[in-house]
Amino acid sequence: MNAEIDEDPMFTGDAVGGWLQLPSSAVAEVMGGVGFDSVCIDTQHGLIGDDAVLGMLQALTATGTRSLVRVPGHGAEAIGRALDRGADGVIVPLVDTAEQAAAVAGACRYPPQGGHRSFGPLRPSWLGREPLTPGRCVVMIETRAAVENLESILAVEGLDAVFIGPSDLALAYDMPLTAQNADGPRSDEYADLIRTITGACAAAGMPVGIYCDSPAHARRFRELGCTFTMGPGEHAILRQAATAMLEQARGD
Ligand code: 3PY
Ligand code: MG
Repeated sequence: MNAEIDEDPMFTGDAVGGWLQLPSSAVAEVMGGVGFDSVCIDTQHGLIGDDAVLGMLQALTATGTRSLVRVPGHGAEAIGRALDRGADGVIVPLVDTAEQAAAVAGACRYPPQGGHRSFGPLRPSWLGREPLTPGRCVVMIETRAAVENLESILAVEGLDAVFIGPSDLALAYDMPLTAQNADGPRSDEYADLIRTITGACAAAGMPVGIYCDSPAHARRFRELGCTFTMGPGEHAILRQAATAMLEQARGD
């Protein structure tokens, strides 16, 4: 964990974050107004192209909500573009090794801080932020290799948090996706796996979050040691609310 950032409220204290997968600054503004501790713009699995990201970040800023961008991969280019557009940090998927973690942490900070980010913090400059502020770096643990290499990943300088991808993790361990549910098949085994990760993070003093498909998942994963939760995506919330509204309107 970065020495200068001990307790980022995005990642600690049972923080709850929102998750955006639709390309809309209006929806970002609606979600930003809800009061989440942060909101993530997901450009890995979300339907959000590069051009939509700026407006969505501006909408989140308008609501005073801090922002993360899940980048599509490990490339320094995407990480730099997200941070130059004013994201507070990035979530990087599928980080398997300490070497990969060091590379993405380096992409979030400038050379005097041990990184290799190229200078050009355009939007942060007119927002009046200190220009050399490092972007928060969150690495996703969601493969067997990542779990096996977790101790060395956690020792990497410049990481701010770990984020568990619960579905990829289930698939990697040949478990059903429903193992995430407290009453799902192999849920005890799945819980042990999550505890292995959260226990190692606690020992290293590293905040650990997880994506949640539902409030029930958020409560379960918090009990299993997660210090923050994010999700579900806004489209799932919209669909669920619209379905309930339709049923109620029809009197089903
Ligand atoms: C996963 O469950 O694998 C994720 O990456 C959630 O977004
Ligand atoms: Mg994943």
